[in-house]
Amino acid sequence: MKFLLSNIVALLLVFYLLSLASGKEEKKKDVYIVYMGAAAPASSPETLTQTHLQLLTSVIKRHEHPKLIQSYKHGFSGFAVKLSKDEALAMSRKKGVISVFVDPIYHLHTTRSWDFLQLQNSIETSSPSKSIKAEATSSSIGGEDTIIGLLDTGIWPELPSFSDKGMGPLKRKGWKGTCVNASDFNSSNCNMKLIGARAYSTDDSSLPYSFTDADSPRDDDGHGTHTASTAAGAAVSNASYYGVAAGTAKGGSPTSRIAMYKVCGLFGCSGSSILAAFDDAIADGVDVLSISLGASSVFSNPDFDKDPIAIGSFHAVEKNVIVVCSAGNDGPLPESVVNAAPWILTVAATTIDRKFESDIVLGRNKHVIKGQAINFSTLRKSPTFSLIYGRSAKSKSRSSTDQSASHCKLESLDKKKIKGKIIVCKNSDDDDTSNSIIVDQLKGSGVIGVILVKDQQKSIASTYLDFPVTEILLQAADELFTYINSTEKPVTTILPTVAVTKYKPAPQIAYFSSRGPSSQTKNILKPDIAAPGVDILAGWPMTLSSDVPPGKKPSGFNLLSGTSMACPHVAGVAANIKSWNLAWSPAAIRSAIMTTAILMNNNKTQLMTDSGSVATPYDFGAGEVNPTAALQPGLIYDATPKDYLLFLCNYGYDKAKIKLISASIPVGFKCPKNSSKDLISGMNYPSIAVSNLQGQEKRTVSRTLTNVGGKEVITYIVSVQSPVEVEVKVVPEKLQFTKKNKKLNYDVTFSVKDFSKKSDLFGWITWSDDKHRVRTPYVLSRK
Ligand SMILES: *[C@@H]1O[C@H](CO)[C@@H](O)[C@H](O)[C@H]1NC(C)=O
Ligand SMILES: *[C@@H]1O[C@H](CO)[C@@H](O)[C@H](O)[C@H]1NC(C)=O
Ligand SMILES: *[C@@H]1O[C@H](CO)[C@@H](O)[C@H](O)[C@H]1NC(C)=O
Ligand SMILES: *[C@@H]1O[C@H](CO)[C@@H](O)[C@H](O)[C@H]1NC(C)=O
Ligand SMILES: *[C@@H]1O[C@H](CO)[C@@H](O)[C@H](O)[C@H]1NC(C)=O
Ligand SMILES: *[C@@H]1O[C@H](CO)[C@@H](O)[C@H](O)[C@H]1NC(C)=O
Ligand SMILES: CC(=O)N[C@H]1CO[C@H](CO)[C@@H](O)[C@@H]1O
Repeated sequence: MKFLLSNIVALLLVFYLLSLASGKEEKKKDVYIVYMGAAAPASSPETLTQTHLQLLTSVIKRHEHPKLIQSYKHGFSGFAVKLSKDEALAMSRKKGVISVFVDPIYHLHTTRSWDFLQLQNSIETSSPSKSIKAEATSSSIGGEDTIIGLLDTGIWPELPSFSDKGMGPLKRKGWKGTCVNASDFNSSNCNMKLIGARAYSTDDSSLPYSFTDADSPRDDDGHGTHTASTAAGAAVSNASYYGVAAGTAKGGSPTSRIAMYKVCGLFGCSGSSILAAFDDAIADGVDVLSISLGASSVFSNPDFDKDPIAIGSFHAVEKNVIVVCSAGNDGPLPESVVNAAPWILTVAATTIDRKFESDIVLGRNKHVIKGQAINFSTLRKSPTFSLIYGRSAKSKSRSSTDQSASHCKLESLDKKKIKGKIIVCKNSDDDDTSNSIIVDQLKGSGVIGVILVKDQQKSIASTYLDFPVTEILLQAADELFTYINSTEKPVTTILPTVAVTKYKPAPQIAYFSSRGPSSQTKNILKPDIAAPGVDILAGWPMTLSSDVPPGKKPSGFNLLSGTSMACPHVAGVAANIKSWNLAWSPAAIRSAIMTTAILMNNNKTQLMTDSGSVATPYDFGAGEVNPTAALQPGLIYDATPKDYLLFLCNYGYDKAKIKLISASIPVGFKCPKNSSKDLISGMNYPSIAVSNLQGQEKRTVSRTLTNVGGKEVITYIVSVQSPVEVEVKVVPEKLQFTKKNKKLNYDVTFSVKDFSKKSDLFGWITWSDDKHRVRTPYVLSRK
């Protein structure tokens, strides 16, 4: 069902884009976002909307009725409206307007929607559930008055994950959120756990369908329910994926409150809705925003003043709200990270120490080969099923080739030869037919099971709901083929799926996780941090029967993969930090999370990718989030909105534009004359990135540390880890703090002896006392 729907959606999208391309441009109106920056402090929401209407009237023809689709009037000023190209151009010249851009459609960062983007049909979610335990170590503490807002697909409020058992009313004042009255949703769906729920729809009748059919906060997709329960779900015992991976599921901050802002519908998440949600969330008073969606780096990576997430989060951060976003699922391509503004905490995805194995057993001596997948079929456990390689079952048809037959393309196979057998298929990763399509075709052809041979290790265990399938690696396939060659009548079986825990090595960087550097500027290292995002078990609407294995009842849980799943893990940690340190800025919380991150896997070696290569900070930022250590960072790299203004100066924006963007621009603020991209490296960020570095050139950057540890008088000593090509000098090498919140500076001078082997070089600068370890990654690059 889901598959069908996605394809129809994809087709509609193609038609829509075609219709855009073909003529009628002048008359045609699109939804545009008109962004006007910070709201003047004195202006009321009503006067702002008046201003928006006046502006609109001045641009459109007299006989047309001015109609605002959205009016942003709390956190910042702007509106969404339908305009022709000419009107949009006229609008962009008006005083007070920063940018005018076509309302973009963003996508959820699950692998599912990622497949959707590639017009594929698979229900390829994935495996483990251990993370839910790992991330929750810090859970029982604090959080009671911390509110995590999510911009997502809505929520299924009846799940046990959203029970408010044991929770009292909010103690802090000033929460202005509400639970809207909508179809299948009203205030009685909210409680002390779920304290806010709003929905946004961009009503655009010119489209053949509504891009955002989000008129009720009820989740008809599942994604928002999953992320909300990952961030702040209550503990639920007996959680499992239909019996596999059983345990207690709970969110990263189970005592935090949840406010859902539904911005995504069946067709994606419109920028105009995203901005409206930011506008409300800031005014409502959330503490943390968790955003598991974004632009696709493949199609576009919009500049900061045309990216609703960058714009909305800038204003949220100015109001002391920390914004946590997924990095995207366009990995492992370099420069694929999105949501990379320096005021955002950008999250990459890793595996956890659980793996779903579905092994195969060969012949009479029952040799076992490890496979990975989840299946819900019922094959005998003894190896008695005939085994055949797709290539050996090639049909006589002229279009059949050895290659297409070994890939098990149904039209290349002799159906008589494969009937009643388990078939082995090689599937090169650049093949355009996905595994699930191959399996779907084979299902109807009389084969009783499929063994897929993959070229590349990928961390996600594919789910084949009702058919015996497993996936093995190329190396293991050698054993399999040797066996097939060795006997006339090879036999095998596919064993039931078991969840193997304490799997080593973990974490590993998931292949799909988007990679740095940022295509916008190499002088801020992105992503910032990594967190579990593969085969994550969390809450799921009871009604989505398409995700339920045949013969089972909906369980209220599902396994999903994506940076979408990693983001709410970090949002939960941020909420815990916030609840203990109410006064901390978003930058301080980010610093605590980054400088305490883990760099070693559970096999005590450095972090690797799931394909086996050594991972770098372009894959994981500062490392894997450590929920416990992040609560006691010792020192922090703080930053204020003014630092982000200077960033914008150095990035190339002029003062007039910056003044319009920022609500907190200090009187007399000026962009320094020497503003330049190189100076971005000097921002007080918890990582260091220096680009455009010539051989032999020395480059110095400064950082400021603030003592937030338990001791007032404390000495930290620096240590540096560098590759041989790099020389690093830190001055001073000792920082002696004399009181709490005392700030001290240090300078780091880098020079690179040799860029000839690698054009990006990574290292670490670590400040330690007897208790804390404050670690900062650095990257130096030639370009
Ligand atoms: C909620 O909406 C329903 C119908 O849409 C209406 O009958 C009801 O009065 C509304 N309730 C409130 C509290 O607004
Ligand atoms: C909410 O909806 C339910 C069921 O539709 C209804 O029984 C209840 O009265 C509504 N509550 C409010 C406050 O509108
Ligand atoms: C968990 O499941 C087991 C077996 O299905 C059952 O006996 C037990 O009561 C359940 N516990 C809870 C808390 O639901
Ligand atoms: C099995 O036999 C085929 C030819 O029949 C050969 O191409 C292949 O390399 C053999 N594989 C192994 C692992 O021996
Ligand atoms: C764990 O590390 C050891 C060496 O430190 C290595 O020999 C072994 O293969 C590793 N295990 C895994 C599963 O990677
Ligand atoms: C840039 O100019 C500012 C003054 O506007 C000065 O404080 C700073 O040191 C200069 N930076 C560099 C790298 O020259
Ligand atoms: C998780 C699960 O249900 N796995 C099933 C996979 O298929 C085998 C038979 O091939 C079943 O026994 C397992 O229960």
